[in-house]
Amino acid sequence: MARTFFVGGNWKCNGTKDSIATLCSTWKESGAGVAGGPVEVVIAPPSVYAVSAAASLPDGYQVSLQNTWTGKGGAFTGELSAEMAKDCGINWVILGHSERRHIPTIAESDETVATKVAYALGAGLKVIACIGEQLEEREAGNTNAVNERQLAAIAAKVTDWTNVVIAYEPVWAIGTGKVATPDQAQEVHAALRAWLSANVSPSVASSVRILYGGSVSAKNCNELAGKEDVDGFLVGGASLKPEFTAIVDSHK
Ligand code: G2H
Repeated sequence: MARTFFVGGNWKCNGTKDSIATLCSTWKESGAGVAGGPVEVVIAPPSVYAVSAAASLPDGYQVSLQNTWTGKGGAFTGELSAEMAKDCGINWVILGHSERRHIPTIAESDETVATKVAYALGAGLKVIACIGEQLEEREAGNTNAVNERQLAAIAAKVTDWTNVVIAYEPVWAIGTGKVATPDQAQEVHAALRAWLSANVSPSVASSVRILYGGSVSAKNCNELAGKEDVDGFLVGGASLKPEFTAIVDSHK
């Protein structure tokens, strides 16, 4: 099944009104824009900038939050609900990013991530669900076991995968400049698709998009994009730069 190439930009906790305006103008001046095109682009600004950024981004670029709460809003100081995102015209959320799983003061568990994914989907959001192993887990030969455990937690709570995109982000490659080789990425993506086929369904396995994330740049994206099971990218540092549009174009 043909899977539409997908490029996410995760701005993390970066940016100002001025830097966002400058970046968006630079992208537009370079001719960026994907309305009706063969690639889907979703940018996740810090939440306070999400609505204003939506108006400044190139044509067809969609907007995402970087996190939402486990359930409906209420007495949860500092949180944002999936319903609030929808109310503001934001249709995507990134959930389970490794920084939310592994930064000790955040420490989201597999179960918390899965609950958030299921709630956000139920509220009508589309979800970029992140998984990935840490360096010591890879070195111990547990790469597939860790990724499958994180995916299984999500699969236990999700019945409809139409609005789910999976982002495989090896933690050792995030923001380190140490990108996974195209073969390393392909090997894990293929294993994830095989797991989905065996444990969810062959049709979900063939239709769900699996992104690679971790130090993706204009220099390394073309080779990674050429791999059969790499359906796009979740980009951090390079999504704050002019070169992001070259990564969007890597599907060509
Ligand atoms: C991984 C990625 C974006 P970077 O966190 O999700 O960041 O591209 O900076 O490694």
